[in-house]
Amino acid sequence: MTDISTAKAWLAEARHPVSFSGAGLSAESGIATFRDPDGVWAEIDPEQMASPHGFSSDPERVVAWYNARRRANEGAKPNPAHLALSSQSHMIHITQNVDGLLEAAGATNVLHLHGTLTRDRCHAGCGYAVAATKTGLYHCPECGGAMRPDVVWFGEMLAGSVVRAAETAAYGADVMLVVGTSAVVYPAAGLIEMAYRSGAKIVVVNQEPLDLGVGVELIGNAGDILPDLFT
Ligand code: BJW
Repeated sequence: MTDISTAKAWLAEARHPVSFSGAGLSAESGIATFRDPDGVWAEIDPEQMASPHGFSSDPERVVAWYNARRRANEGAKPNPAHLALSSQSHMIHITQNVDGLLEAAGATNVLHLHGTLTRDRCHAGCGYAVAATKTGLYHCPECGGAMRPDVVWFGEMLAGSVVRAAETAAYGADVMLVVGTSAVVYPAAGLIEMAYRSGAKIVVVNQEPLDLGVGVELIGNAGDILPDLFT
């Protein structure tokens, strides 16, 4: 189904709406996605840059790459899609994004499944974390471990408390609005099926079809479609 009026009616009636977003939400803010042809993984092997193995092999390179991404994102501002989501004060936002633009748009109920670029943490797992310094590789003042961005890499567990909160939101959702994600990375993508199986209506807004076979799918730019969904 591609009927925007159906999606609008579902969202208008929703008492427990949840958004589930990915990199496409921030694309119109100038932040690269991962798997689009001009995305982050087009030139970089995720196994080298976004895995514990990659970090152990060459920590300076990984830290330099993340700092370059941080600098590239520095001027990014929330776009109309972030603003539309944040205008929904009763919506819980589950996001895979690490950029903080939902909060910059004013959203408060945000669950970051894959962490945040704004912080570094100790890779040795002592729990020490600090605002990102962007100064190159440095070591934990508590235990001497190497400091790394506070994001979730492939093969790493997501934070248990965040996953539990996201699962509770997905189980309790009456509508889940899926925005700008290829929905291929697990366990995050499993939240869509979890919501659907527990009775939520699914609305997808994405540049490419996800063909989930459930709910309404609206193909196009999130920045064009989302403001329309809430008017
Ligand atoms: C627009 C648009 C516009 C563009 N408007 N739309 C079960 C099955 C298979 C595999 C696994 C599984 N369970 C676990 C795995 C392994 C792995 C995984 O899922 N791999 C798959 C890729 C095959 N998962 C993990 O390793 C996870 N950990 C885990 O499972 O732990 C348990 C465990 C441990 C050990 C062994 C086994 C299990 C961790 C995943 C961490 C993901 N990390 C990253 C990097 C974060 C840090 C960083 O930023 O560098 O997270 S990878 C990257 O992908 C990032 C994203 O959050 C994530 C999802 O990408 P997203 O957001 O969907 O972006 P894209 O680019 O893919 O899609 C953008 C979409 O937007 C496109 O569709 C466009 O069309 C669209 N779009 N412009 C609207 N303007």
